[in-house]
Amino acid sequence: MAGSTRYLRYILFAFVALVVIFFISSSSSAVPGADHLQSATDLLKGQGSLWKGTGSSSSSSPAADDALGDKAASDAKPILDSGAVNSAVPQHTEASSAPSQQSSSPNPYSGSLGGQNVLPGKPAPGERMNATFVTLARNSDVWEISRSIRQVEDRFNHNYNYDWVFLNDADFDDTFISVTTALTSGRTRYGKIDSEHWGFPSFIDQEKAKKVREDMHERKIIYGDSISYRHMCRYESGFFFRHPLLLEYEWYWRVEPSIELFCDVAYDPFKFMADSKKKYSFVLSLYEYVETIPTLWDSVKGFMKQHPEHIVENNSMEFLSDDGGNTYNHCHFWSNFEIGNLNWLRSKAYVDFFDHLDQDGGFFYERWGDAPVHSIAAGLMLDKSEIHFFNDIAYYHVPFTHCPTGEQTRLDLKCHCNPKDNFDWNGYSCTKRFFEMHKTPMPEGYEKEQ
Ligand SMILES: Nc1nc2c(ncn2[C@@H]2O[C@H](COP(=O)(O)OP(=O)(O)O)[C@@H](O)[C@H]2O)c(=O)[nH]1
Ligand SMILES: *[C@@H]1O[C@H](CO)[C@@H](O)[C@H](O)[C@H]1NC(C)=O
Ligand SMILES: *[C@@H]1O[C@H](CO)[C@@H](O)[C@H](O)[C@H]1NC(C)=O
Ligand SMILES: [Mg+2]
Repeated sequence: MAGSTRYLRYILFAFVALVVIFFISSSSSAVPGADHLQSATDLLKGQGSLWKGTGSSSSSSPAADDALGDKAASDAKPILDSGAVNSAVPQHTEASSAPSQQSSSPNPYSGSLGGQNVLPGKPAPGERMNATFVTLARNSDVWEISRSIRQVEDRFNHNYNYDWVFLNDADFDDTFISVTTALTSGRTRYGKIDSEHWGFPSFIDQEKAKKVREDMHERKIIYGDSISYRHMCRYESGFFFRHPLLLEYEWYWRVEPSIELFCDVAYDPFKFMADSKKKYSFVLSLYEYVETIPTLWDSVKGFMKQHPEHIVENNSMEFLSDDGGNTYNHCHFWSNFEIGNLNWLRSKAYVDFFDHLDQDGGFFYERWGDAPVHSIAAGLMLDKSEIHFFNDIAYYHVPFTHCPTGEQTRLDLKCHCNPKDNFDWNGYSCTKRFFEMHKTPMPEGYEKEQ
């Protein structure tokens, strides 16, 4: 008898052990954070290679979708409210349906997650501008854009509740929509990009473009072999402001994944832009990587000759050229941050400019970025008084930081950037030239911080 009991005990033990082993092995592929680790590794890889000249985004998806037409304008809040269960945020769903007396959390917001989207904070008094945030992103960017959104909301938008438009060349997935909707205090809107605006125009010689990519790959030019990066640059240069969702707004603030805002934004920059008659703004400026734009300035000169009516008298040529416009000095405003006027981008002048550049083919035969394209357009077709440098918006996008010059400014705005990281007065920045062109003194404290 005792023997068979022991026998039974062994069987039971083996069974339990098997169950445990099975459980561990089946759940190891779904360890929480595994995706995150994966993307953190990618991010690190990307950062490490950024200035060594290897493209970190080499995915080449030439206009994957043939689906024409814009199935945009799906406001995500109704989607969530209508009870569509979202696997990405089960906690929220549970939290909102759990009886509140069962909550043991001292956090007053813990019981109201699902329905409450407004971050603590009073809405700022005063009017709102006809403005939106705009982000171009892939579904895989969700966690990186979440970090950006959280900082923009904490530092500014939780008091202003401006809308946020997300654009993508593919359909946004449920995770992207539910996570970004939960993080924002304003209305979120999700648009798909028309395949006509994200692909090769018919006049581009595919063979020639391919050879360029292969050559740039050999020469290790950052993003040099990427097709999707070129579509992105062309889209940001010529089309985002014409997306049906953006037609509804006059002002935009561009936000990219993985950026940081280090200081409070204590006023409404959109209203500032409108009140002081600004059309374009920047926080960081630098010299473009010459290999990506060898013939851009030739194309610009062709445009100036063909459309002298679009070049304004009081322009910023001095910022762009050291020899009165003969050659480009490669200075540009870094366009991953922009607050600007959409009606200016939709103007005949800007669209003629984009069309001229596009016809010359440099988005594909070279690797023209949207930053020099926007910058040269602003420099030649806006009055120089219409371009604004936001010293007080502290910003990071790998690998550069703009930390406001002036200690009092940083204290007043509760900044958490290290002033030593400020790039503005570094030799590779063009911001000093901007001040010289305007013949205005550098911000107070500048001597101490260069
Ligand atoms: N939908 C979509 N967005 C993209 C793609 N490539 C880049 N982006 C977005 O375009 C912006 C610039 O891309 P990023 O990788 O940050 O380029 P970098 O800042 O020049 O290194 C970011 O907002 C990206 O999320 C793409 O293939 N599809
Ligand atoms: C916002 O601006 C757009 C573009 O100028 C315009 O079409 C729209 O009517 C404006 N909306 C409001 C509420 O003023
Ligand atoms: C030219 O731009 C400057 C800003 O640097 C501004 O002060 C000036 O009024 C502008 N001049 C004209 C003629 O518009
Ligand atoms: Mg970026």
